[in-house]
Amino acid sequence: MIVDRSRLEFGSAVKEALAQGLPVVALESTIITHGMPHPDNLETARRAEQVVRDAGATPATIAVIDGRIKVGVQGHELERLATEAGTARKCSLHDLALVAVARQCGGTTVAATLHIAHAAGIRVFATGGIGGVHRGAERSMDVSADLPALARTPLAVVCAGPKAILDLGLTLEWLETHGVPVLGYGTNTLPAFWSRDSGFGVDAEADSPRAVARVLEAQRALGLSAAVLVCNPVPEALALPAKAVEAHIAAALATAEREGVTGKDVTPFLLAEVTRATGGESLATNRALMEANARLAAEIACELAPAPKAEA
Ligand code: PSU
Ligand code: MN
Repeated sequence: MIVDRSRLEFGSAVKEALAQGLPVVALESTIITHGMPHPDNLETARRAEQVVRDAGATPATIAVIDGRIKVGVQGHELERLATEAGTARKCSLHDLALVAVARQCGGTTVAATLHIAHAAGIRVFATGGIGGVHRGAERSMDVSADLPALARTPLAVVCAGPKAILDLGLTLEWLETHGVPVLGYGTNTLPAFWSRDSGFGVDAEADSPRAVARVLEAQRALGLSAAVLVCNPVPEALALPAKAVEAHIAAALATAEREGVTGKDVTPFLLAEVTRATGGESLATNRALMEANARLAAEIACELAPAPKAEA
């Protein structure tokens, strides 16, 4: 992949950190524009950035602002994304060039963020939950662009599991086919975003940031181009019981079907329906897991980065 780097605009802290070989964590922005209501979206985005800094890494929130691809939003850009969420475009890979040409604002999905982060030389990325194979995909063919992006982009991607609205079994099959190792962080079962256990297994358990870093290094040394998917169960205190969540998801899917929701609107619609059905409880869970994932991603980045260059 050759990317014309003049198309990327680096935030000053990110530029500095990358130049010095210091740890950097990429953060996505669809969670800001389409994943949460205001002001939770802004608070969560700010908190994720702060948690990364507190753990000793530099956050790079990736987004498109007036058509410019930002690697590390700064100044008022985060506020703009959070408050202009209604007009900002959900920006997956098929939107990226279009948003750039139309000089629009966009929140980048896992797929688009992975592409840009890799081009920028970033090796670790944190998100809430990845997209995957939707339930009923054998008819709709709705498979998130996040999956093929994971298959070809060699970053460590920290999430709380694929979003529970998906078909988790098919999502795991897809990841296996395309060579993406799935690690459970401190667990041998796959977490399911709002809940800690989906009942499905993972490929291996990792119990420290160092252990994850070792897998990423081995993946690279062996010439494997896929990401390493690190699934970090949501903190216990804010986890929702899987059974209750499942009932809300079933109702949300039925509503989506009835209202004819399709394409890129499906994921934001289902997330909003679950938030409504839980009276905001799932939003608190989403915030907590995003924060935990940002922290773990920073810890992994610190294990990977070479020590800063000594002064000459
Ligand atoms: N996780 C959240 N909220 C979100 C998303 C993830 O808590 O909005 C976004 C991510 O950016 C993910 C995208 O990449 O949803 C997947 O959308 P789709 O299924 O349309 O590819
Ligand atoms: Mn889709």
